[in-house]
Amino acid sequence: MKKRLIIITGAAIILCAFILNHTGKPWQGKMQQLPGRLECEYYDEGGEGVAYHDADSTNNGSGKLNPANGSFLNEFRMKEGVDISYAKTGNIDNNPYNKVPRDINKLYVGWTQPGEWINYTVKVNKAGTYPIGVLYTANGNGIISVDIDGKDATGPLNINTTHDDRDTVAWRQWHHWNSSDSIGSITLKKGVHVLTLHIITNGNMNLDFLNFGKSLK
Ligand SMILES: [Ca+2]
Ligand SMILES: [Ca+2]
Repeated sequence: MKKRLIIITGAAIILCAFILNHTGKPWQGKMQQLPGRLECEYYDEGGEGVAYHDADSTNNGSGKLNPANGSFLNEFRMKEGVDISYAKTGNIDNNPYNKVPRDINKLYVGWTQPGEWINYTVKVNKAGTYPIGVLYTANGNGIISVDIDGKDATGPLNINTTHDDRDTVAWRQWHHWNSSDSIGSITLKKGVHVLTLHIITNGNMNLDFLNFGKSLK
């Protein structure tokens, strides 16, 4: 009986150690480095419930809005639930209602909905408290937040709407790009950590990247 108890206790300790030390699997083994830019589309591998939670299992961008045609941009992670598209020419993402200049052919996470989350296993090279910037569109005010290793590290971060009544093309309300150098701040410890991006309120956001630290602009 005593032996069994020792085995069970031992197993519990190993399990706890595993959970406490658990980090995810960076996309293609390329761990993103902070401070710096966190590209939203390079989230961890592992699928629904492990690397992310998405409202539907379809990728509404890659392979759908952007039909499978053998190209990297159209087929980027198209079998995964996180919804991904890329900035396009033709007065789509390079429209006159942008608040900041927009690079074309850059991937972003879109079709965001409250309750969705995405994990990134990152390497922090220098500990510190950093401002969080973002390149985004938002058809209505929204809120996101960031966890580090499963604990809220930012509180609610407000994303200001980029809706513009002057634009009469309805679908383009999702394509007015803006950026902020500081929607909040975060304290990061050196080492490997799992960062979780949460969509708190309002879907309708397209998130290209988060920037941790001083903007490179
Ligand atoms: Ca989806
Ligand atoms: Ca989604």
